[in-house]
Amino acid sequence: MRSSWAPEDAGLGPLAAALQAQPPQAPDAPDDDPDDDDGPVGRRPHLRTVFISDVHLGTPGCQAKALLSFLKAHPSDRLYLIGDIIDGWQLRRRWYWPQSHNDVVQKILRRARKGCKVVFVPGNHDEFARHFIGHKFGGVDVVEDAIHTTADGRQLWVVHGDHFDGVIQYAKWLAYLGDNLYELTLRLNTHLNSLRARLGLPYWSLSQYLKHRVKSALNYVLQFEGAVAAEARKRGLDGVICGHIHRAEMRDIGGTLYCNDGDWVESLTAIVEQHDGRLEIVHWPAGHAQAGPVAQPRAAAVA
Ligand SMILES: [Mn+2]
Repeated sequence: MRSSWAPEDAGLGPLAAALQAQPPQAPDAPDDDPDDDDGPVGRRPHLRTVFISDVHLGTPGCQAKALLSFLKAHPSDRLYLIGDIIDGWQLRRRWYWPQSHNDVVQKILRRARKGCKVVFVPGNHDEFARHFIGHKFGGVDVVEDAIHTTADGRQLWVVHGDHFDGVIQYAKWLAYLGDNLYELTLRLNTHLNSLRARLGLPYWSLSQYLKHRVKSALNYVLQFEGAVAAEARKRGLDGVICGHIHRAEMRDIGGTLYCNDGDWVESLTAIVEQHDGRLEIVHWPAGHAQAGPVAQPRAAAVA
């Protein structure tokens, strides 16, 4: 057991430097936003719980502005961050940290300060945070996994899901796509969509389209979903909420509720819990943070 751990150990020197370089009185943009509603009494009704994952802060693909507008519109009593929030893998390769990414971190910490119970379950891309499991920093609890009890008494396992990669035989598309090709697809997607926006066309995800088109990808997704649900059942739980495969879902698998909150690079999705325990997938429209007509978020309700 090491008595102390420095971010440099995980190759995160630049991240540590950036965090230390923040002056203590650094302007905290989201704090000054009159639209914010994080306090116990807000204009908007608070949700009981919000679940997000796979934000990938530190990568150009991260849709931080969309996430900020989503968080503003969805104040909650509890917030679960289900892994791959900060992409340590990409940051080690190439430093990328724009203001909007900082704003997301500030927004989350502010929420914790205002009394929201924030739980962070690290994933594989932010596995450096697994060194902090069992600790609390800035009001955020870092845990390996969690059990969330819904308002109607269901016990749900909260876990990122990367541990299931090893047990899935048909996980070929991950190796096939690879991190770099995936990045390229996301960049292509950005260009394609700025062109579509100029033509007045709605947002469309290229990489999502590709993934859904590839049969082995679907195979992989089905295997993953089944494996996670089976493990939740084995643990005597009613269901599971995970992330990792960037595909929002909510359905019954053999009597176990399988929920995936999706991601904030492609699908811009989250899972929210109402005060009666009802769970819903929220699809947040891209471009919501930009000026222009504001579309209403689509909410697909599932029992
Ligand atoms: Mn992951």
